[in-house]
Amino acid sequence: MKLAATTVRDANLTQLELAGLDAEVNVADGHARQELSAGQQRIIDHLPELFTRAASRPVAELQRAAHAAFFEVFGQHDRPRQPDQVLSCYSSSVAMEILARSLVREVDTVALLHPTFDNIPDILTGVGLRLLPLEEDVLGGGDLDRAIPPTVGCVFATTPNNPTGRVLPQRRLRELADLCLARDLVLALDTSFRGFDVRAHYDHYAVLEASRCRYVVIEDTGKLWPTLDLKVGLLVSSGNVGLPLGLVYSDLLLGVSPLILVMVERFALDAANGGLDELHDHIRRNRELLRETLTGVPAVTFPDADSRVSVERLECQGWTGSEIWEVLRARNVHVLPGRQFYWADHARGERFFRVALARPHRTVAAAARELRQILSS
Ligand code: EGV
Repeated sequence: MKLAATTVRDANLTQLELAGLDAEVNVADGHARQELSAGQQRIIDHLPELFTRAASRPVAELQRAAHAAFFEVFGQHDRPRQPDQVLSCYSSSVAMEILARSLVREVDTVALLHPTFDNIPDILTGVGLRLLPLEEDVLGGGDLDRAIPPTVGCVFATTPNNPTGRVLPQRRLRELADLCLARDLVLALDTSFRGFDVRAHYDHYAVLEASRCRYVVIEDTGKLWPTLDLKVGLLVSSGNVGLPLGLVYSDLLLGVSPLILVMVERFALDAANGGLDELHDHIRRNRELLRETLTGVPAVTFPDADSRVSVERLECQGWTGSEIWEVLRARNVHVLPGRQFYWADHARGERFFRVALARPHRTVAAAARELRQILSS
């Protein structure tokens, strides 16, 4: 995929990911591209049987089984059990689009986490919603009541955040949910990176249900398992959400493939059976590899010391993230610049770039070596 170098500052992140899709060293997109584990390979070896099972069972049953296995492995026991409160979508971005189209009928302005992956603000503004940035530090510990003006009708947060890995702790989620109830705001969460960090495995639905606030959660199987983008995004909502999510869903899709539902169930059961620990080890080793290879290179530091998600943010001195993107691209190595994550203040993102860790070790090692060469010269 060709992309003119001059467009790096104008392109959105997904366009830049597309430019790196077939690169020799692609550490741009956050999709799972590591090798299958032995347990996962066994599931794939049985694909014909999974197909037969998917073709012969009622979809409602396959959906229940997939949802149960997925939510349970990540500690989300008190999730809604009504089928219309858990809508299976092709991807979390499709779930987000459905949320956005529903929300705009009720709400003018969304307070959205800053920074975060740029397709979230793009989808929300794409349907005509107005956005106000909610700084990560403010969401984490500031005066929320003051930070969220009365014009706001929805608070949208990504947890763990992309690219920083920052997790919204249980206590803070409770405060946020209480505020949303008191002010009748919709609380929207994108938990696509939850699987990587056990600190995000406390039961969010227990907190949300107890608060009685109106909420929507977008869950994602897409970042975890190397299933060639066979995945689902789940659009989960409270009984009192008061948004036409089911109607808008029906405008876009009838449902997802039953084969993918069966695969989600099997991969989630494998995760519960030791696969999740293996995944966490894999990401941890790639993070160590990257950080150790760049130790002693003063031009680059790691601002998210505590992050466990499958992407790593790097801070650079003497370079902008966009410059690093260009120099690496000339060597057929693809990362993402930080600029576009800072959707309300691009200049602030230029100190950063992002490296994906859900890759074979050799890919991260190659990216780290190239980075070291460039930044040391
Ligand atoms: C990440 C790709 C979309 C997105 C990647 C992502 N972009 N869906 N427009 O899935 O962190 O690389 O979230």
